[in-house]
Parts: sequence; structure tokens; C-alpha cells
Amino acid sequence: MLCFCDKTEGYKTYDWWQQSIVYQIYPLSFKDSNGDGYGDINGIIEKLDYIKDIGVDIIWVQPFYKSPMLDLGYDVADYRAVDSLFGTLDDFKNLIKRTHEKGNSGLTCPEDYGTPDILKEYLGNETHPGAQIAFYNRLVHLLTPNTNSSGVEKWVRSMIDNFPEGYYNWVVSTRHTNGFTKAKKPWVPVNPNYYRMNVNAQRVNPNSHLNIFKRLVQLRRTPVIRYGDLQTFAPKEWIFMFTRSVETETVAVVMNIGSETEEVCAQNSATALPDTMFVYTSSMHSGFSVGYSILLLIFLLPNLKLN
Ligand SMILES: [Ca+2]
Repeated sequence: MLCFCDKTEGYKTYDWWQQSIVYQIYPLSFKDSNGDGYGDINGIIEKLDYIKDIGVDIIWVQPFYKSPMLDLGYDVADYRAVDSLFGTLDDFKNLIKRTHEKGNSGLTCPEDYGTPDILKEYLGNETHPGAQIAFYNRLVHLLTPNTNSSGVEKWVRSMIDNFPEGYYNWVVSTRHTNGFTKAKKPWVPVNPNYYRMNVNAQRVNPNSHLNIFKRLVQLRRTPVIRYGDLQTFAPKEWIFMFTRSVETETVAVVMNIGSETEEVCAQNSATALPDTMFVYTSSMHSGFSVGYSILLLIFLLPNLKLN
């Protein structure tokens, strides 16, 4: 990610739900607080400081209602009861209370797997004015190892062109596998690399995914990302780029989604880039250091699979 930054102020304020960063928790796989191997509501409460630390505004908790658990809790039997696997209704009330004490807002969201043109029918239009946040992960499901940069660009444009301003919401998620659980036998196995791939190890590594995420959260709060216009580019089959620009500030994201190292000339690939940019953040093994200045001539970009 390359930045050419100049402080800008004086932009309009969006509603909280348009600019917040939402953290999705599948409670069964988050943290088990009582050692039965299943994540629960009290486990979430125990990690609220961590969630606050990484810069999240809102917690989105996936279903924890009373359920026969034939579909991992999505098969809700009673929307007014908490399944005993996750705790009690008082635990949930405590979660809400403690979340607000930390300065976050908890909420749940419906999920939808329709196409953009169908979804936009109820995203705040005259017929259905109530919807505020769309969870939309179709983009992730449509991407395969064979999707090239034109394919990525097509779906990004589909999102942008079909949703009203401020509504589009890109979701890229990884499924937690009992990440914080200390139970000896969690309900699904923990990756055996947990002893080196964990939050404590990543906290002290400035180039870890955790710290990259925290830098992206900070960038997400700047005017250029909140208000800047978007341009997308597919300059090579496996290089996808997009830029966000506002006044004199530009952020360029350059991704190599192929399997080989690619040679990239960013200035020839995107329009109106300045001569010099600096690296705001980079993926783990890209070889670019934070703060590194890049004259926009030609650089080599390792593929994302290595990163
Ligand atoms: Ca438990």
C-alpha cells in the first residue's frame, strides 16, 4: 500500500454505521470461558480489551440463540433465549453493558447472499427504509485461485455501481478456530502452529498480520479512505490496483494475486499518481518496509500467496 499524504480536513460526517469498523465473532470458535471446549458469551467479555486495542468500533456476534445446533446455531429455535452452550441471557446483558463501558457498541446483523441488484432493493430505499448495514460476502465466495485481476475488478465495480454511496461493505473474513480458547479439547482442533502464530507473538512483530491490520484500521479513519474517490485498475493479468484520492492525498493499493513475482510500473498502471509515494503498510513478505519511499518507476511485487 502506497501513500502520498497531505493532511485534509473539513469533510462531511457520515453516520456512525457508515464509518465504523465491525468485528465479526462466531462465538462458538472465539473463546471458551468454562473449559467445555465451546466458545461462549463470557469468553467474548474476557477479550473486550483486545477487541478495543485493535481499533474495532462495533462487535457483530453471530447467532447464539437457543438452537438444536444442526446448522451451527443458524437454525434458531427461539429468538428470545440464549442457548445454554453459549451462556445465559444475563451473560448477554452483561456483554452489552461491558461493551458499552469499553466505548464500543454491540449489535447483530442479518446476513444475505443475494446479488447486488437484489440487495439494493432493500438498502434504505423508499420501500424498505430501515436497513442500515449490509453484510455482503458474495465477493469472497466468487473469488477463486483462478480469478485474475480483471475478474476482481469486475466484481469490485459491481459492488460500487450497484450500491448507493456509503452502503457498500466489503467483507473479507477468516474463520477463527478457537483462537483464544484454553480448553484442552476445543470443539474443532486448533492449528498446531498456535505456539508461534498467536496474538502475543504478533504484537511484538511490527510486520505481523495483527500490526498490519491495526495500521489499516488507522488508515481507514483518514479522509482519503472515508471520502476519497475510487479508481480500479487491472494493468496486468495478475496485478490488481485501486486508488483512493481526495484533493492532494492519494492511497494506492497494489496487489499481486498470481503465483509469480511480477514487475509493476505503478505510474503506467494507474492514472495521476505522484512521482514519489511512501509505503504505509505492506503484506508480510513483500519486502517493502513501512515508511519506505518509492519513486514510481518499476518495482517487483511478490505474489500474495507468499505474503
Ligand atoms: Ca464454553
